[in-house]
Amino acid sequence: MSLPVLLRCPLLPEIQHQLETDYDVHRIFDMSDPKLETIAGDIKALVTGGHLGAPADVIERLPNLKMVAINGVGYDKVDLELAKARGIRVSNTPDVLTDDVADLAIGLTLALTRKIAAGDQFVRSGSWLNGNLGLGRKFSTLRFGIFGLGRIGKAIAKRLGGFDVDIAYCDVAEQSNVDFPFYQSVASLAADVDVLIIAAAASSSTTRIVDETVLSALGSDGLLVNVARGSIVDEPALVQAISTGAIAGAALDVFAAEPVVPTELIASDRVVLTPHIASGTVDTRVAMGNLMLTNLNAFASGQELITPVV
Ligand code: 8YV
Repeated sequence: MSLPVLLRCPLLPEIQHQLETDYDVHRIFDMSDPKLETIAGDIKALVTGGHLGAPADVIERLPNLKMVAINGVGYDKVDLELAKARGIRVSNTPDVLTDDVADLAIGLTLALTRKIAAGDQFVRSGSWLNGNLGLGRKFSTLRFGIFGLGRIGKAIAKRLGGFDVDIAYCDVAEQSNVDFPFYQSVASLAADVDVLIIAAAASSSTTRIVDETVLSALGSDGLLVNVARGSIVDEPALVQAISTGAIAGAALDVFAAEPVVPTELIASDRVVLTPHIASGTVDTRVAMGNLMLTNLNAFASGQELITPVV
């Protein structure tokens, strides 16, 4: 009999088909679905998204769970302590989505500084017939700060290199093989740059670290870009900073309580918004799905996980 797997989120049809061919898949996206109670005791593996993870309340409802295969790189929504305590293995999908996330960070920054999204609205709404769109900011003279110089942060820096801009970074420690100036605190980095790009992993030490102090340091000409996790930003402080002009604008792919986005951000013409699509290309979702499946197959056949988290 094939391994009983709980699938928590939609996958690409071909990945889901492969999963359903190889495993006994129970597709339950809504954890309050009463069907969950009838199969909970059978479930050995959980397939979930980076944005959903496996919080304590989900793990606790699955007494025989032994594996969490995340179709995503982020594991901030998985209760790792509980997983470790219960001997549950966890895998994620690093590397395969790095390029896409970095591309979106650049795209969002260009959309914000060069008013691409606002310009699109301007043309569609007919406003162009009555005047011109205001001017944007020159991208290639901006100073960039990257918070989190891991795989994704480095890929963003590599792309920024093509624009010949100044780059600095903040991370838990200075990296020996990196020439960019290092800042120990996000606030001190924010104070010295025009654009602060968040590419850090979400964890208890980065929760709401981009707060009122950091936003004030970024200043009234400063721009915030977030392709990491909404939890890293103090969202009410960001709303306030946008509303009062304490920062000039923001480009955001992630939010504190997705898919709910604060109405003040939606209403602001100084904000560019995308619905958590940084890894959302067909090629990358295929690669993520295949890596997730490879990890699940490794678990099912008693082999080492390919990209283990725990
Ligand atoms: C996806 C993500 O939205 O990888 C992550 O951590 O948040 C995103 O790539 C998600 O995991 C897709 O399931």
